[in-house]
Amino acid sequence: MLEEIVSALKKARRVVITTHTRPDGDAIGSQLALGNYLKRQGKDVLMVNQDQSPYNLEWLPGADHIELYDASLRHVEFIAHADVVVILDTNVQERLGSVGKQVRGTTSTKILVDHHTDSENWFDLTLKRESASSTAELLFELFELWDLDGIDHDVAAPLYVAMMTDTGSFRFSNVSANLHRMVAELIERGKFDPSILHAEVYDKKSIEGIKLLSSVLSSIELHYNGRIGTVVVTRRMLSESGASVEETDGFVNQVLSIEGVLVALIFTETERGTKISFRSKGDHFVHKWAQSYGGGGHRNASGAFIIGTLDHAFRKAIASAPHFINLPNLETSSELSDEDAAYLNSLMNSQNN
Ligand SMILES: [Mn+2]
Repeated sequence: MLEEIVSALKKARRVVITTHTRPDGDAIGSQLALGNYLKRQGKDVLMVNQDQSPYNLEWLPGADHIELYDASLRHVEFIAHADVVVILDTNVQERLGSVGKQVRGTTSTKILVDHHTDSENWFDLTLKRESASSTAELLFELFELWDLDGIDHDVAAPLYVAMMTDTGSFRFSNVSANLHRMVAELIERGKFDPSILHAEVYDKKSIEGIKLLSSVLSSIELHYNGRIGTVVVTRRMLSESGASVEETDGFVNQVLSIEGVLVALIFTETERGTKISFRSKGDHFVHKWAQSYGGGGHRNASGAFIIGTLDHAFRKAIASAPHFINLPNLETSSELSDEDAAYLNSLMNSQNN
């Protein structure tokens, strides 16, 4: 399948590249890496999305060439006459926003490159693997088969940022030796300083965002003997801090960093309902839990949306935790039954004698 994808792209003259709504580092980084690579090969490329790129990714090479879809004649025509459409980092039409209907309806070859679960099946060619750390990792394989010499700074830097952001700066469980080999290749070919790229992405927080973090963290609660941690983002916290909701990205990882916490949940109150983000460690998978509310994502990082108040969503999710997470050793010494406590007491007394 990878060979077919490379040959379809080689043959193509006009290529559309799109990705999901509220795009993240993997979405934008992968889109720019592929777009810049294809432009170097002389292709006519349109990078078009439903939503704006995050402010901390606007410096990436080519970012100013990503267009917001506006259903203009130029967009509609370009998409209609494209030889290939590449969909990155999501596998469902709905997540593409209004671009989705447009690209799905074309007769062009539709290529999916993605690492999410439960793919839709309207794509002609797919490069998908749930165990891949990022969409960028899959794109590297594509470049490897095509020609690694096509990777210059403008391809390497966005690809690196995509890998870095989707792996929590190379610390999640999906990080492999293979990924680090790719990264080594990118640093050599891109001739960039990783510490500078890291700072460009992560050290651009606003004081409002840090104030929001402070009030969000003060809502922290642990459940099920400290195995599940939660925080909430209320509309009031948002308005009082003056921060935008995008600045809550990564807050959930603070909760997951607590020793003993297996799963961290962040509940974000919106006008229409409550958004839940699930993050987990190791093999405590959360995607089925998110799916039970109509959401989805990855095994260790998923999301869902519940219509209703924050309080309702919170109670519902916490109550259902034992159905989806194996919560080991819930019994601790502080929760011994009267009978066990008496037995333990007798043992301790006998040792004293
Ligand atoms: Mn991704």
